[in-house]
Amino acid sequence: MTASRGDTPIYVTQPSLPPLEEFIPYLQQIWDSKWLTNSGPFHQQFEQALCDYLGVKHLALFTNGTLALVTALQTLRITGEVITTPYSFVATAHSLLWNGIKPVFVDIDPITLNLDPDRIEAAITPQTTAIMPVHCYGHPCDVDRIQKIADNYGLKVIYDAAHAFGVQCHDGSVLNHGDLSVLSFHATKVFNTFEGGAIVCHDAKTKQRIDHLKNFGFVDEVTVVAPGINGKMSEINAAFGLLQLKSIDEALQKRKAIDARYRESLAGIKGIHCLSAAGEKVANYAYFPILVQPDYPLSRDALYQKLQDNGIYARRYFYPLISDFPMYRGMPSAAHANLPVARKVAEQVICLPIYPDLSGEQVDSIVELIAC
Ligand code: T4K
Repeated sequence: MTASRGDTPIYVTQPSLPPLEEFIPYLQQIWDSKWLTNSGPFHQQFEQALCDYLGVKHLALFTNGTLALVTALQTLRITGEVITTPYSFVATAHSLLWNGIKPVFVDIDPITLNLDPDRIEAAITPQTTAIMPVHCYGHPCDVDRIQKIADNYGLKVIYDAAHAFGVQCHDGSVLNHGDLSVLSFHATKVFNTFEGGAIVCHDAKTKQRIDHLKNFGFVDEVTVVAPGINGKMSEINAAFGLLQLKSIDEALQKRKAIDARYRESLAGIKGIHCLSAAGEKVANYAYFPILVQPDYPLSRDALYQKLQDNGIYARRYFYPLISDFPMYRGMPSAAHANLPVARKVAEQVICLPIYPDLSGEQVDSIVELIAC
């Protein structure tokens, strides 16, 4: 049986796009004004619209999430060592290396797959200046415990919130926790602007520093206050974001239905474990990770291959662990014995396809492949 329709592959994710004709008036406006980038009208509108939608005070748009992470570290002048998770996309740790900062990997919690707060304190040294956790798959970290540890040791907290668009925790948007949160609007994300990202911050002064840093450090025509970078989102991306925002709630509802269908139909399959549901108010259904456990008849990689042979391009997010890549593996914190939970999960995980246009029948046929 082939789960994909005809020869059309089913990817782990696929952006849902608005009808092309709806984008034309935005393009027309850009063409008419000839204002293409550098904090143009769409850029400004989009920043405000995102603040309103996400329930945050200040937000600075970026050309992608990685440059936003690099700039977030610069914003707070982070140096020395930063505690982070090995179970993430490689950009999380790369943003530290780009700033000459040493990542210190700490193991993850086996239930949430986020940085384990119980293990953070043991990794703090006199060089530690910050914690960079990831809301992995959009599941909120234990933000209160992490903040408490940070307060006790005088550390900053920068959340890699690349997966956490629209996610709520017990007291509102999860993006309001920590000193800064960084979003990604890459094509593969719940909410996309083709490429894009943002830093969320809490006060106007910090927002101003971020705006300077993403524009080469310019304050005015002749004044440069920091060795900034070019991280500005263009007008085309910002316009597309404004349009996408109109349908985001519908897209999230469709994801929710897919998540529920997977959970229900995978429930009886021995050896397949679904990550706990994040809860009604919290989730954005960004990913659908399963763990392929030893009592499943196939190995994780054999199931991954079987899916691929049937046109289902699932992904092993996040395998290999970041700490296994050559630029990290020699670090003491990358030692296997330090990261047993992350290592086990990385060996078992497969993220199944989830995106708004995935049909119920397609979900059923993916599950059927997994079931036999
Ligand atoms: N922090 C975290 C925790 C992250 O997950 C990421 C990015 C970042 C930071 C950095 O943010 P950005 O700088 O990217 O804004 C993808 C994405 O490229 C990456 O954004 C994402 N995380 C990561 C988890 O996934 P790949 O190498 O797996 O992408 P790729 O090209 O293989 O795409 C996956 C599937 O999506 C394809 O098989 C087909 C489908 N696809 C992809 C693209 C690009 C489409 O249907 N349309 C498309 O345009 O990294």
